[in-house]
Amino acid sequence: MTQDALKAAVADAAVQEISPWLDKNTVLGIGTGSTANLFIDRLSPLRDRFRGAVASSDASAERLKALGIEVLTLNSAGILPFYVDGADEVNAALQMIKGGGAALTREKIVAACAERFICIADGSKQVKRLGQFPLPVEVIPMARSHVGRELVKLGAEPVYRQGVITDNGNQIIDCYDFTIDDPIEMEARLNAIAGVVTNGLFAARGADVLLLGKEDGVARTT
Ligand code: ABF
Repeated sequence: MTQDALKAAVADAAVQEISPWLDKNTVLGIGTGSTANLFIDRLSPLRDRFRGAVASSDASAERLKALGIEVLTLNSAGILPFYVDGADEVNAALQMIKGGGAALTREKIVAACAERFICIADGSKQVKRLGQFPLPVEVIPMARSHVGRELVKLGAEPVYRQGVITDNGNQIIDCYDFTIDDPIEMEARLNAIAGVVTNGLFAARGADVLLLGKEDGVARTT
């Protein structure tokens, strides 16, 4: 099976996962990226069964609207029953690295408002230890050099992602060659650097359900 077919399989599985819980008041949290896009596409036929969605990026909001799904602000939606999103890496504890698409801050905010985070990913995203994928850190532009120096002290090789401005008007530094022994501790340490808006470790609040696409089917882990 191709990677795209595996992504499509987990998008289908996520629709099955949430479908029994949809009603006219349901507002869904929707992530960003190619796997999330496949999920959005599959939500379209169900659009009359739920109220709408909160999106973690402008790109996802546009895709939802184009399919006739109402997009609400997070402040008007309150607590969301589900947040469905992809990941760049996920470990056995359902902790993740996210933010390859630069939407990490809004993803973390929407995830924080969700009762259940459903991670949808093809099997290539599963890792024993987080950190092979360069960890994104969103920074206030004037703090970029300062944050870079602090990241070096923590053992990372920071690389400024040139030409990328986040939906929040900030910049991204990617941490290469980063040894992450304790994802929860490292998430907190990175957040404590002045000028860091968010980092792509989703460890303190990981996923509640992982739907992982493999050759022999979709594996569901909680
Ligand atoms: C979002 O999309 C991000 O957090 C992550 O970087 C990316 C995964 O992309 P894809 O689904 O295209 O592999 O979930």
